[in-house]
Amino acid sequence: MDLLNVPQGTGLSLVKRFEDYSTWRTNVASHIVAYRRWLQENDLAEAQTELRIDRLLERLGEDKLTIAFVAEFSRGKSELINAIFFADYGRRLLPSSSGRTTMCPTELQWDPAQPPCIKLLPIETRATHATTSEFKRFPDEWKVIPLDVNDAQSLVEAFQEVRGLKRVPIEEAKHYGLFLNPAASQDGALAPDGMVDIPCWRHAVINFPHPLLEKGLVILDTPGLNALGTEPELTLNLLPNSHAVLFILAVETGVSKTDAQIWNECVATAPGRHKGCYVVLNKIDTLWDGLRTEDEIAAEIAGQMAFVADVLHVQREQVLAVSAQKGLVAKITEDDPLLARSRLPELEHALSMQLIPSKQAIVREAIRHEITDLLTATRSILDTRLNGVLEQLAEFRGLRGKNLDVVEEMMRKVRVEKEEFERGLARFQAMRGVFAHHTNSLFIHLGMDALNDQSRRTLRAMSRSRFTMTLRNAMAEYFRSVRDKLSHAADTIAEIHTMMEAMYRKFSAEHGLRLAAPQTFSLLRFQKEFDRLERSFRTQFDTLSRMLTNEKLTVMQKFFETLASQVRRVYLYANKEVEVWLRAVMAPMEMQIRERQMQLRRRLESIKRVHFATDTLEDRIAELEQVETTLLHQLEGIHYLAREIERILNAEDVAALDEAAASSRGMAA
Ligand SMILES: Nc1nc2c(ncn2[C@@H]2O[C@H](COP(=O)(O)OP(=O)(O)OP(=O)(O)O)[C@@H](O)[C@H]2O)c(=O)[nH]1
Ligand SMILES: [Mg+2]
Repeated sequence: MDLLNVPQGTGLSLVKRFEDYSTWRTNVASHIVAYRRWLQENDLAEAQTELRIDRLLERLGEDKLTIAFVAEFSRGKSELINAIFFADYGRRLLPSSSGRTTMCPTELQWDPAQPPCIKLLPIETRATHATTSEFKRFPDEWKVIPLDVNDAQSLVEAFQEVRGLKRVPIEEAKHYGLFLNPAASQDGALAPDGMVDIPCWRHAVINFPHPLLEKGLVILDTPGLNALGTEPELTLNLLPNSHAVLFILAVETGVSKTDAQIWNECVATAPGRHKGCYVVLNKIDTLWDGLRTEDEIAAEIAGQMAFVADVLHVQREQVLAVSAQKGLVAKITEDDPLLARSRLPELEHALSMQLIPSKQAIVREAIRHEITDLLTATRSILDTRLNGVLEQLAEFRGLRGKNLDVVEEMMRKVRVEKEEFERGLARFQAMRGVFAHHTNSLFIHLGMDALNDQSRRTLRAMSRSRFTMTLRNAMAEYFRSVRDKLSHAADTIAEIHTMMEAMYRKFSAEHGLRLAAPQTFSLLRFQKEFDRLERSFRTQFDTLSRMLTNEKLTVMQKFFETLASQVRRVYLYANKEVEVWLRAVMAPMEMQIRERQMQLRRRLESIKRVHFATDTLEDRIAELEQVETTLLHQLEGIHYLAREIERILNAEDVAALDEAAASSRGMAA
């Protein structure tokens, strides 16, 4: 089978839904490209505008949807991934077997800049201070296994690589921050000779051109408890940043002690996590014993689901029951009754109906916010131009049959207006100075250097302290300082906005500029992200401080390093967004001022020409009428573009409503 042209799952609502979403994104992007082309064709493209459009397109292109699968070992994570996403390959793609299979966090994704391959980060890197995200920037630290995507067997073999284990002395394992809690290693990995089996790899990235991955889906498969508890990258970054987390339990094991521990430490701690979080009760086929009736089985499943919802404190609707294995078999053998019995379609439906529309809504709002601002700026430039032309036309038409005195008087008037405007310009320059000053202090608050210094200081304080109390104080100091910086930055942003608003108003009133209110900007989402990091770090910290081993300090430091690198990521993103916003508040004003300046100059020149040769008056009028027609045409163009963009932004809503209506009809029937 040609694996690059996998038949698209028919009627699979999640797959289908995701494809629709991806088509929608492509459509939105092509409309934005059309807008940029239109600006260029109409000589309206400004460097600042183009930068903003590029950033918008970049954001649309980078848009990823991450679904994470979390559970204790052997609950069926890998099997469920196979069943939902890879059944089209006609076989079990990800290794799934009894006992521990997935040994390290594994990301399945597609980055076209790289060849199909499996990248493995050696476990030894845990002895360094760098986090997995940081290692992603250093490709030579990873072992790369090329993938032959046209050979399913070789794919399966390559995927086996991720399972690698090796036997090392327990001291070495501890050095990597593994096996700190012997109580948790109840799977018998500790051999009598004091050796232990540890995973060969710390993290795996599978770069694979599957149709869904090509469209921006990222799947995160995770190993069971031991690795979960000790890889801070998972709990602080990968899981909280996933759009959905599927927590998997198995019917025959219920909610075991370790299941509950994983749930509490990795899933439930992330605030707001409950939205995209599903509990999947897997292996319902183990109840199909051929002795009980369908009704009895259904009642047993329903009872277990209610129990799970109770124990984990989640809504009843968040719990779904499936048989991943039978779902996979049913898809491969095209056995529809078995597929229905596996209840896999219900899980996919729930995922697709909640996950994708809410993701789309966020993207839609962000795009609409930015594009509306850009369109408004373009429209007001055209309005300013049209206004100027109409004013001049009125003036010139009024000159018909008038003598030179009138022309001179008019020239005087325009000169006065120009001088006034130039005085306003001086004020604008002074304001630019203040703006630059504010911008500087904003970037000092958000500066990466100060942040890095702060985390280095904290790490030093941590390594000196032997007591949980001192450690706690060092951490508290770090959080306080970052929070202060963010709140100072937020104050400065508010000041800049107030100042710009006053300037916008003044220039609109006194110099007839057409400026809508300046775009607003808030650091709130970055502050919230930081709050989340702090909360989940504190939970980890508390769990770790209860541990009695000496190595807990090493692990705490690791957690802190990961936290610091996540805070850096938040800062970097905030910096980028602040830059875009600063451009967005300044650019329209600069554009309008330039426009106004040009207009006044042209007007004065035209009048001068008419003054020297009155017979050119009709030519001037004809010229202006020509410009008026072009401008009206352009305004119509921008109106049409704006309507089209709005239509495409809303397009998918209609489909969602249709589907929702259809499914509720189906349920009622
Ligand atoms: N009966 C039954 N067995 C299943 C089902 N899903 C998975 N299994 C079996 O359970 C075992 C573990 O499945 P995996 O997919 O490897 O589980 P995992 O959660 O990925 O486990 P680790 O990778 O070790 O963390 C395998 O032998 C599967 O065949 C199911 O729905 N029904
Ligand atoms: Mg697995």
